[in-house]
Amino acid sequence: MSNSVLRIFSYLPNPRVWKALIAAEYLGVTVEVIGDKPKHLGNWLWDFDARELSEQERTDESPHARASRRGFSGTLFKTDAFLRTQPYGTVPAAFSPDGSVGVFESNSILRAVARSVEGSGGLYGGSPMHASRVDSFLDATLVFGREAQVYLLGMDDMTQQLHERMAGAFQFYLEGIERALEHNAHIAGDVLTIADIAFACDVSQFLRERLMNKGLETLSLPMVSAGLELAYPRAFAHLLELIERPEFSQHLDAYTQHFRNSA
Ligand SMILES: N[C@@H](CCC(=O)N[C@@H](CS)C(=O)NCC(=O)O)C(=O)O
Repeated sequence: MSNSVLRIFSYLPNPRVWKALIAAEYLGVTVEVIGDKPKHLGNWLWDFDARELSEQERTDESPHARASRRGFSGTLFKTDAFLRTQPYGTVPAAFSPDGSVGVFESNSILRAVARSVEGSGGLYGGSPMHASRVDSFLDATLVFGREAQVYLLGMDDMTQQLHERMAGAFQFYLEGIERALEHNAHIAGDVLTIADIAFACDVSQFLRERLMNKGLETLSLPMVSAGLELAYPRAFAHLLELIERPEFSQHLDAYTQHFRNSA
């Protein structure tokens, strides 16, 4: 039996998985990660005991064959047991060490890691009320993350409407973060919490916009993230400061070089 607090199956690397790994690093616990490059995950059996399938096993007649929904195309292979514990069938997919409990949504996987340690090492707030404030930011981050997912996946077929919607979501989310940081050194208060971890990973992922903006150029649209540094200076400085920390930088360093170089 491994001594990890959680098993995660996902495509890798994945900033949504880094949320859990950064928290695990702070708490000194182990999270087991299983997966493969995004383009290879279609060759895998999605299961608690995930494994790469042989070519003969990867047919549309397979009992595990399912149409992909978001972020993947074509057929994916998910077991019934996987869908019982992961009803939305998405990755990252996390499991309790014995596989009986599924946890999905990267922010909730992050919460599960924090809760694996008595008192969460302070990462989940010092009281039930403070934990709820942390949750408030995690929810706001998920709403932003969902808009960002649709926008980035739609980059090659960009429309004015999609761009406008993303611009509105970006402004709404960042305004709240900027305001929160006017009063505190961290997002949910004085000390680091999982709200900061989710923020750093999701905003870093969104800033891939700057590396994949061809779809915007064809429509002469500006990058949504272009104003980040000037319009939200506290949020941007906080992002840079978080990424400097070793617990963050071991995952985010190379991934974020492109916007830190110009800072
Ligand atoms: N908000 C979710 C996003 C998860 C998600 O949408 N995952 C997609 C890949 S980016 C997926 O697993 N798709 C499976 C499918 O297409 O069936 C999170 O943070 O975990």
